[in-house]
Amino acid sequence: TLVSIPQPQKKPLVGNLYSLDHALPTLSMMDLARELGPIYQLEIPGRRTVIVSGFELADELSDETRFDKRVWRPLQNVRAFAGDGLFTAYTQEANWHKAHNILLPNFSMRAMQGYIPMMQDIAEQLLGKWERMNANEEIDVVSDMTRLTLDTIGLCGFDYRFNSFYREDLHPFIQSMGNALGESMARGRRLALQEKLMVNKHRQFQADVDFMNNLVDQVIRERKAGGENAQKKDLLSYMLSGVDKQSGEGLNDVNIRYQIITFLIAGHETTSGLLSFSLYFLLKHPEVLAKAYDEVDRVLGPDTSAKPTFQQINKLQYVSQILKESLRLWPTAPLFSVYPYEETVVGDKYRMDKDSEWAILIPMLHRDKSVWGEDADEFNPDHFSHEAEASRPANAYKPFGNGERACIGRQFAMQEATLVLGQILQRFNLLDPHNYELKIKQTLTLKPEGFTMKVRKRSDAERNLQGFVKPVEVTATR
Ligand code: FDE
Repeated sequence: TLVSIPQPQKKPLVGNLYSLDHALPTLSMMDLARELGPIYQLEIPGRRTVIVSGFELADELSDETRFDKRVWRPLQNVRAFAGDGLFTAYTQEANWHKAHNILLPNFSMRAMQGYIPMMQDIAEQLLGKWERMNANEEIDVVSDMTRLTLDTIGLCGFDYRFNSFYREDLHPFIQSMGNALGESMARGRRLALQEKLMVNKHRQFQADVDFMNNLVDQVIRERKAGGENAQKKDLLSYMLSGVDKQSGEGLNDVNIRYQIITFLIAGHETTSGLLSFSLYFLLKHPEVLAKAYDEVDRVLGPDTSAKPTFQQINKLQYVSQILKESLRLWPTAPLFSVYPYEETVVGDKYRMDKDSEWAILIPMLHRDKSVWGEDADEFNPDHFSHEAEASRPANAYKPFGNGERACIGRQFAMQEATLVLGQILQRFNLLDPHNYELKIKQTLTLKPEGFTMKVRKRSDAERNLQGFVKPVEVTATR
C-alpha cells in the first residue's frame, strides 16, 4: 500500500517557502531530515520537491535503468549561461552525448598526468604567497583556495590566466559568474509576481551573461585564429579537435563556449570548498594532521623545490582519505536531482510522478548510521581505509553524483587537491589563532564562512624522514 510522504507544517499560499532558511537551504534541509526522517517533501508554490537522505532510498534512486538526472529548477536557470554544457544539459540532448564522448578521455587517470605541470604552476603561486607572509598575517582560506582552483581550471581548461594571486579582488569574470549563479538561485524562490518586478536584477543578469560570453568567445576566436601552432594541451584544444565516434561530429562554437563556462563553474567553487573544509578538519584533528605529516614526509621528503611526480601524488593515500572524508561530511555540491522514466513506486510505498522533483540530500546520506556506523557524524579518514571502502555499498558515497551523469572532473579535482594539500603539509605548520568555529556559507555550493588561519614554515628538524626514498624521474605520457 502507498503512504504519503511526510511534510513539514505548511502555510497558506506560500506552502513550505519559509520552512527553509534562504541563505542556508541545505542546512535547513538537513535539520528537517533529522526531524522527519529519510524522506520528506516540501511544497513551494508551483513546485513540489521530495528530499531523500536515507541510504536505502538513495540506493534505489541510483538505478540508472529507472531514473535519470533531472536538470532541476536552479540548474534550469543556469542554462541561461551554461546552455547545453555538460552540467546543465538534458541527458536526451544530442550535445550531452557528443560532449561526454569527446571529453571523457581527457579526464581519465592517464590524461591527468598531462595536467600536472599546469596544476603545479598555480600551486607554486599559492605556496609562494604563503611562504612570504609575515608572522602576524592571516590567510583568508576560502579566498586563496578559490584563487587556486579558478586559476587551475582556467589554465588547464583553456590556457587562460586569471592571475588571481596578482589581484586583491575577484577577476571580473568571476564576479559576473557569482552574480549570475546567485540570481539563478534567487529566481527559484521568487513568486511569479515578484519575478516580474525585478527589472534591475534581470538587466544585471543579462549584463553578466554577456560579459562571460564575450570573454570566452574571444578566447575561442583567438585560439582558432592561432592555427596549428596555437595547439595547447588543454581542454579547449580537445574540444576544438575532438570528434564523437558515435555521431562522427565535433562540437560547435556555441557549445564549446557553454562547456568552458561549465568547467569554470563546476571546477572551481566545489574544489575550493573541498580544500577549505579539509584544512579546517586538519586544524581540529591534530592526530589526523600528525599522520598526514608522516605520510607527506615519507612520500615527498624535505626538498620543497622538487616538483611532486604523478607517482608521488598517487602515493599520498592518507591525504586523499582526508579529502574524501571532508567530502563525506561536507559534500560541496550538496544535492542532485532525479526523475523516473516511468511513474513508479519507491521504497515499496512512495509514489513518484514523472514530473515531481526528487533530490538526494548528500550530506545526510553521508551521515546515515546504517552504512557509516555509529561514528557517522565524526571526522575520521579511516572511513576510507581500503577495508572500510571495500565493505561499504557503492551508493553510500555520492559526493560526485550518480552514474553516467556523475562528475566528469572527479579525478581532476582529486588530483589537484591532493597535490596542493600534500605540498601545503610538506611546507607548513597550520595554526588556528582564533580557534575558528565552523560556520557554513552557501552559494550554489557549500564552504566554510569567515575561516582564517596562519601558517609557519616547517623546519627540517620537524620532519620525519624515515622511509623517504627520492623518486626516480619518469617522463609523463598521455
Ligand atoms: C557533475 C558533478 C555532479 C553531478 C551533479 C548532478 O547530478 O546534477 C556533482 C555532484 C559534482 N560534479 C560534484 C563535484 C565535487 C567536486 C569537488 C567537483 N564536482 C569538481 C569538479 C571539477 C570539474 C572540472 C567538474 N567538477 C566538472 C563537472 C561536470 C562537467 C559535471 C557534469 C557532468 C555531466 O556530464 O553531467 C559535473 N562536474 Fe563536478
